[in-house]
Amino acid sequence: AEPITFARNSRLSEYGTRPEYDSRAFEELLSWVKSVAALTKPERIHWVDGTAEERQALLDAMVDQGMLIKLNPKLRPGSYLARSDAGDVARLESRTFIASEREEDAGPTNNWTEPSVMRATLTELFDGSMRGRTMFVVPFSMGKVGGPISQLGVQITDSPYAVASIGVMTRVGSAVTELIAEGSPWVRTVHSVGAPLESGDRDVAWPSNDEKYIVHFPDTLEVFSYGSGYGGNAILAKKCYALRIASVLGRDQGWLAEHMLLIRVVSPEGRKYHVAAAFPSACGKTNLAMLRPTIPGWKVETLGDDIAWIRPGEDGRLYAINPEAGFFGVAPGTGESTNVTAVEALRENVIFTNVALTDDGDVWWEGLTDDAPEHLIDWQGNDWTPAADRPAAHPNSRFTVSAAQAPSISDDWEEAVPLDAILFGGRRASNVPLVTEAFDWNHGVFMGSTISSERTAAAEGTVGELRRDPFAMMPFCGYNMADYFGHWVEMASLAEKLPNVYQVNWFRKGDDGRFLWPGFAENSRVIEWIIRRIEGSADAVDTPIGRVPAELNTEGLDLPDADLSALFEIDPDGWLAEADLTSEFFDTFGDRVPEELRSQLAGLRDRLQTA
Ligand code: GTP
Ligand code: SPV
Ligand code: MN
Repeated sequence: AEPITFARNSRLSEYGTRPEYDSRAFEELLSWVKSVAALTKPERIHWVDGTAEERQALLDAMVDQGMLIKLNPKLRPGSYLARSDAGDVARLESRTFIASEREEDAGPTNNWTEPSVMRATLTELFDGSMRGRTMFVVPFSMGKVGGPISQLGVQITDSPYAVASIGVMTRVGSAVTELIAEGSPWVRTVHSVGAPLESGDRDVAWPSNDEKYIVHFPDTLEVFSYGSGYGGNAILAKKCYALRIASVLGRDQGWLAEHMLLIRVVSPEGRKYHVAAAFPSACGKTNLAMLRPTIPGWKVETLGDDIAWIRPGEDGRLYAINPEAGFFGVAPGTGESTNVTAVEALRENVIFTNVALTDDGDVWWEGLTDDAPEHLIDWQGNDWTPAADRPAAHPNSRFTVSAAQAPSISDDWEEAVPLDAILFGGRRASNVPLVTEAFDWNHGVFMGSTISSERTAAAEGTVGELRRDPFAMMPFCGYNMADYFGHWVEMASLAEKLPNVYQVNWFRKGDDGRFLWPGFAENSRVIEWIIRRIEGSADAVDTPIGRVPAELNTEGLDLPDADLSALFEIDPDGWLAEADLTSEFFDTFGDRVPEELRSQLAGLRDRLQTA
């Protein structure tokens, strides 16, 4: 039989002509593309120009090939469902490598392999890996094209799903190629699903390979990803570039690449404040980014939901942008009662991955509505009813949607904003209060460095297990994390006016196992206290671990007094035990943890012992 290869006989072949530029910089791009093609041996090369017509032809071709299911256009216009391979549903931290020249530069929290050894491994894997497939060349910009904080890259990939996703998550196309041809710097990223098609092979809906590698070369600014089609492993602009590689650029150039949402808070008086918050994967960034406050007069505008790049500005303040152009958000738990903004953003033009399909051609996931439909096709393509003892949608099922579609998006969301507050958080069933203010910058950096959180389905591992996730960057820091802590300490000398720092925890539980805090839109009450602190109009009480609210606005909230006090309970013994674990954690870096953080730890212990 004729092999079914991607986009043969499809309208996609009308697009994808190689651009022509007469410059040395473009020749460099061209020769890199040719060298990757010589290694991976694709059947054809498609240069992505980023037009709407090209995108539609790509999506149509994927539907023709069974890689996407077109949803009912009456219910969910312009939207598609992808079902991944059952073994390719999340990030793989165990298969993620930082191949720096020196092992100590990767640090103890990253997997390291000597670059030349890793290159040899990759060369073997990529040799012929795109056989029978289309190799796409995708030029992209993180941040608006030509923006002052923006950075460029090119992803080569044999995954049309990755191309369609990159088209939402970044700014893709000819305008970027032009900047590259003019000599702007760019980062090289190469991705293959590792599933060559030999003549006669039928393609599968989600090609992938059991062997997986997500590799970063921070010294040469390159990324190679093999074997996985899943978001964080395949949309290389996102975690691989905008966090791991960019964190290294930030270290060297005096800025920060962070796993943070970014919002503008408008007070009832009309004053504007900007807040960035780092929570680990699947711990509430998208939800807080789209917050619709329950308290009168307050408004939140969305700027970003996953990544922030932060730089000192000329006025001595720290400025942040969201380098992405879309949201790759967790579906389960997203509903009218939790995140109505997201529900509204998802009405059209969405790529869903691993959610359930309804009988009328729409999507469903746990938490979208209180009751599940009578019948569904689950994320693996099997019949499902509410009686089933497995979820209909994968716990890490996701939506990919352009940022502009969120009704809460700021009019000027592509511009840099001055930061007023930085939040660190995680899922902590015990010990950590609802909100704590840091005494000063170094105390705030210490807070960030000590964040632990219960594991979620966003990466492999046991869900619920408590693990360290400093700054929510454990999986994403492209260099030695102790040096990264030091870089955060040093940021104070690069800025004249620093944001206030807070630790928050929406996930504290009572003895009966239920969440003590209603969370979601009610988190606006915590934001209100933070903003009033910045304005100097709210009081705080000093505790050994930081400052807690003298009073929190709970008006109209059905929150028992016992729950409120449990949310702020500080158990000195529990915290001394935390301090011991922090000490052990710091020791894993040898003597590399900055002195400022060691003395913060000593100060915390002193305060707890005299409490
Ligand atoms: P990544 O995209 O993986 O980086 O995650 P994220 O931090 O953006 O996570 P997201 O906002 O999508 O939240 C993930 C899960 O946390 C969802 O199932 C939410 O329902 C749940 N969640 C978010 N905010 C709250 C909250 O305030 N309280 C509680 N109990 N759950 C929350
Ligand atoms: C995360 O896991 O933190 C995500 C999803 O935001 S992914 O892009 O897959 O990393
Ligand atoms: Mn994330």
